[in-house]
Amino acid sequence: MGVAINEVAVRHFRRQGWVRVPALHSRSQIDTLLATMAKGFADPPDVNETYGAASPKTPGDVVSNDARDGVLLTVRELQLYHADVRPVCLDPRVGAIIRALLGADQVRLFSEAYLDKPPGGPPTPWHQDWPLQPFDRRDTVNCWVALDHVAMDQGPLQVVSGSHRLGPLYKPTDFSQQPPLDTMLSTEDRELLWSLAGPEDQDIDGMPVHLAPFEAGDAVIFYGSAVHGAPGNETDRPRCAYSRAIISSEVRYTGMPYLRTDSVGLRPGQPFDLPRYPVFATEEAAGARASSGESRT
Ligand SMILES: O=C(O)CCC(=O)C(=O)O
Repeated sequence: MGVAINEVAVRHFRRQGWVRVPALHSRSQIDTLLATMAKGFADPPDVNETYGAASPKTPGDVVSNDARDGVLLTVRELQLYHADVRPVCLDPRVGAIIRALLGADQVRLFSEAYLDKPPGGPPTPWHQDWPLQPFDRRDTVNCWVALDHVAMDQGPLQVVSGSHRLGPLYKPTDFSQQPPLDTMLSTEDRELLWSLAGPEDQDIDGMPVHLAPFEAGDAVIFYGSAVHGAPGNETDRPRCAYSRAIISSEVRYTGMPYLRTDSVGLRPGQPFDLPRYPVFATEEAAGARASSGESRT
């Protein structure tokens, strides 16, 4: 299958900082992700084994304290432990889409999170992922995929249009202590956001926001620098999603303290050229490997 993204979608992504991709993953891929997520929650990998021990000086971050706040229950990096999910995580079609969006020759999987916003789970506060991450440039995305139908009252992921143009606003180390986004945006910031808004964007907190329900397999792909969050889950059904950070292979490690990279063996200035950050194969390479009998990734 060819690249499932066109020029209009690429332009939308670069202008508004996000793009919706319906049916990014098939039903059988979703089933594999859900089965892996269930295994991950039943037997969660030890964090120190997954990443090595973080430096004692490294601050916490929202993605490590989410369970405590009841915002999200999370298991991470399951492709390191469950080989059968790798072909889904590294689907060449996903790689082709991200390469086109970023204008990159090659992209790598940086991290994975399997997210359960439980019934009654509070809103995910507005935040950017990028200020937490030790990346020397902005060529990174979050690819958030619904693993089930996500209704409007169940906390669908929402993204502030144009917010990737604002630069890093705040390092989100703890959702419970996060200042409201209102206090971080100037009048000029809001003018910029509205100048980039699309006709479908809703006015939420005075900002143009993309907020819409998802079917299982639908994705929203956004720059790591885009402000995003989610309303609370007001239903009695868990809201399950799969979120991947994917980076251009050009991105270099800055050495900034970060729980997930302190001990993986990178030196500042190096690309993320380690087996734990696999490159997405092109569809041609994956097809050639499959026909020569190797496993398809
Ligand atoms: O699923 C959510 O509510 C938030 C997810 C998120 O912030 C992320 O994937 O970076």
